[in-house]
Amino acid sequence: MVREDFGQDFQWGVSSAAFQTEGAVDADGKGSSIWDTFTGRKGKIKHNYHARVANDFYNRYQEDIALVREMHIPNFRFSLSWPRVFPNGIGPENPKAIAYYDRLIDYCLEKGVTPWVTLYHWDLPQALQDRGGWTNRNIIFWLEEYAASAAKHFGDRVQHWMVLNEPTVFTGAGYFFGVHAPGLTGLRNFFPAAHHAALAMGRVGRLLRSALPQAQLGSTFSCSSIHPFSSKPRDVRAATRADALINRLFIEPLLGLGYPIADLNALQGMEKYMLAGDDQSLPFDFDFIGIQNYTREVVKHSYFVPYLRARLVEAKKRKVEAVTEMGWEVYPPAIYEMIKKFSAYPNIPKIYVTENGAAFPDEVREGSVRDPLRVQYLGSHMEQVLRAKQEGCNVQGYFVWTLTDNFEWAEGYHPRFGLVHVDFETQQRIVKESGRWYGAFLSGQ
Ligand code: IFM
Repeated sequence: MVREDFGQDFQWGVSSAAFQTEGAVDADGKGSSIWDTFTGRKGKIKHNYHARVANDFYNRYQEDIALVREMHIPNFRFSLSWPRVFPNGIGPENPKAIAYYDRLIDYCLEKGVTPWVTLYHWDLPQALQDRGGWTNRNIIFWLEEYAASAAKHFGDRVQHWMVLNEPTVFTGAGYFFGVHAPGLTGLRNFFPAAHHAALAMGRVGRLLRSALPQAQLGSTFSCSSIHPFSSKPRDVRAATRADALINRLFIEPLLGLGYPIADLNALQGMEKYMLAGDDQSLPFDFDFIGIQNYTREVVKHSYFVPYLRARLVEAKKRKVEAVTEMGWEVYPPAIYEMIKKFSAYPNIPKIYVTENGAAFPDEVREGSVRDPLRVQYLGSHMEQVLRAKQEGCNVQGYFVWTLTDNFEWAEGYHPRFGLVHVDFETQQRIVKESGRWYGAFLSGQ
């Protein structure tokens, strides 16, 4: 497999996110986010880690963009911190934050790296959470105001925009299971949060299209291919329900197909939060969708899981060849299956894989990091992307998660996903073997 196999126009990149990397949580007038609050709550994050410094990307962005360049990676996807730009969520902008993102974008361009911007990668301003956050329908107006400001300031230089990162994860983990910020639980939080997130994609998509008619607009979706534990009909039905929740909940309303209620009756509860006209405002014709895949899930029927009546059978309880440090099975065909699944929707726009990667227990030895498992993981997943492309799927890009080891949410700093190792004591960076391998692949050497 060589770069040319994917074609000249195929977009190669690496992804990251503000809260996971920037640190500088109260520098230059930044407001507080729900993740600042959540990381301050005892027991919420492994080892009670916080992200007050993280990778210090706020101060070290030049060094990190230089590494992107050194690895011959043409595209860098990052997110803006909403509470940095709007310390109170809405109201006056923070000029120092605008100046910071101006510098970052300019530096990318100066280095020949194309910036791709995600508006919302989970760090909601705490001031807005105090008013209900995603459960408050006004979030759509708040997000529009923030998006309009970002478009006004950065739209002259940023051509690729993503509205939300993984709505299933931030509404599920943050508003149902309570394991991510803001730590809320139950369907009474999840349903309104999910419906408002689904509406926000279309509303902000329309706003950006009118503000930036030339830009490429998208939103990103987490997905895992779902396999039934056995061929027993009840396991097969459980897998269908899990698929409706994990893979279909946000993409289908966006494509005008409505929520997948027929395959997961519990989703009827969403209707309570739908107002007249919502059916018409959910769909939007994005220029691309970002799919983010790491593994597959094996699903079994369970009477003990309310609503879903299905449970995931953990990889460690199955006979699997390999797992990552997140406990996720290494299963490269999953990414192929997901590209095929999304490609089968009518009117699907072009697909970019906006995240794929793996955490392994890397070690620094004599100043370098050998990570053959990550090289193997990335290579085998890229082969599956190529397979889908060769079978006619309109997949036009691949972004590795992630540039540098960083703050992995509730897991803290131990799962290391980066192409670049970070010593969090000294902030020293070392390009891993996988980073050099990706660079060699991209440069054709
Ligand atoms: O680190 C996360 C990222 O923020 C969203 N997608 C999955 C990654 C790995 O868990």
